[in-house]
Amino acid sequence: MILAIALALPTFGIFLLRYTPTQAVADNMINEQSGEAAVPKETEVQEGPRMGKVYQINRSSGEIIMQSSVQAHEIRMGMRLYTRIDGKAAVMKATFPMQSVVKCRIEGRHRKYLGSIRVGMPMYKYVNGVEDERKAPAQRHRAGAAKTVGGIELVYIPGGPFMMGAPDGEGNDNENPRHKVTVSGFWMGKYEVTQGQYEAVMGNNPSYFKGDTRRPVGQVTWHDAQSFCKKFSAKHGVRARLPYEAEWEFAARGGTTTQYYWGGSMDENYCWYGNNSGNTTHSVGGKRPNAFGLYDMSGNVWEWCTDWYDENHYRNNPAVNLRGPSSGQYRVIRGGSWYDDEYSIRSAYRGIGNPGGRSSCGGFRIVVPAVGE
Ligand SMILES: [Ca+2]
Repeated sequence: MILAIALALPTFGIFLLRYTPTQAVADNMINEQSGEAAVPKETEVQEGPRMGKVYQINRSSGEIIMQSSVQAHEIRMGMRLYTRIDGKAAVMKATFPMQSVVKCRIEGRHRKYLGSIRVGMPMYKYVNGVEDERKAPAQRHRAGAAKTVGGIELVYIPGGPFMMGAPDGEGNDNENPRHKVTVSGFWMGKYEVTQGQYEAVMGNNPSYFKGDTRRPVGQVTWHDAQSFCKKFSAKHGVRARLPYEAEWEFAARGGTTTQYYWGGSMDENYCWYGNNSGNTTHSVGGKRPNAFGLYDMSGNVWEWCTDWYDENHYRNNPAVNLRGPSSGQYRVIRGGSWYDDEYSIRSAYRGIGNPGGRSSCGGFRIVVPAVGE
């Protein structure tokens, strides 16, 4: 049984579904808003790091020689590489890696691209969305390391095991059981993406609350957030994406097991929420950070996660680099907002977002994987 109600917000669109054990979903309202079928999923395939360029092509055998621009030991037999043909990845496997050239064989269903491959085209390591990134080793940095990419400050989150979800007696059923999950290290936005940062990449500012470009961007759909990540990545040579839910909670907790990252009860020094926000968003970083140096993980705006939402996902899941289900109707949102009560801004609280919905409560922050740096 789906246990949620739609929450109409001060702006157009249904964005949040608040989890409550007493009401049924207003399905008709949600479906009307979603428009999901037309949305492509190509944004889940991420650009891999550049490995070299096409040096020679043997069209009869399907073999391509790549001139390698990386250390020989980074390319192994069987590694998948690709070059782009009309925006699509023509995937091949390394069959004979040497010092500076690598012999590759194009994969069966990609042979149709062979005639379009030209000498000099750049070749990349194939990182097929979440799966390959999850298996690949992440570069490690010291905890607290920081860097700035394209004007966005990133903090290194070292990864490790943690207890995800709420203990018995705290939170909703969808937060139970609390269970051990291990996440790999990654870089995360120190702040929510601001209106200034969003506009610099996307050329528009859809936010309801304006007045300061350091306010978090709002009124962004999950797809808008994906587009931002893609354009930002292309512009700045990284593979930015939204956090996975497990990464988000690991980062928010910062080693804590309490309801909030500052302790077991409300402390208004740490968050903008329904009781102290004055019914508006605030410039990012105005409250105290958590142990990782992240600001506004609780409150200000909800933050889109990559994952599809499944209320039972914690009951049967892999313990390492937990990802959401492969399909679904809603996306996970985390952290609560300027509008929400103290219950919804807990570290374990799992919000449910219509991926096509917009809300003045809804923004995001980015993650940059430490894989393939
Ligand atoms: Ca937030």
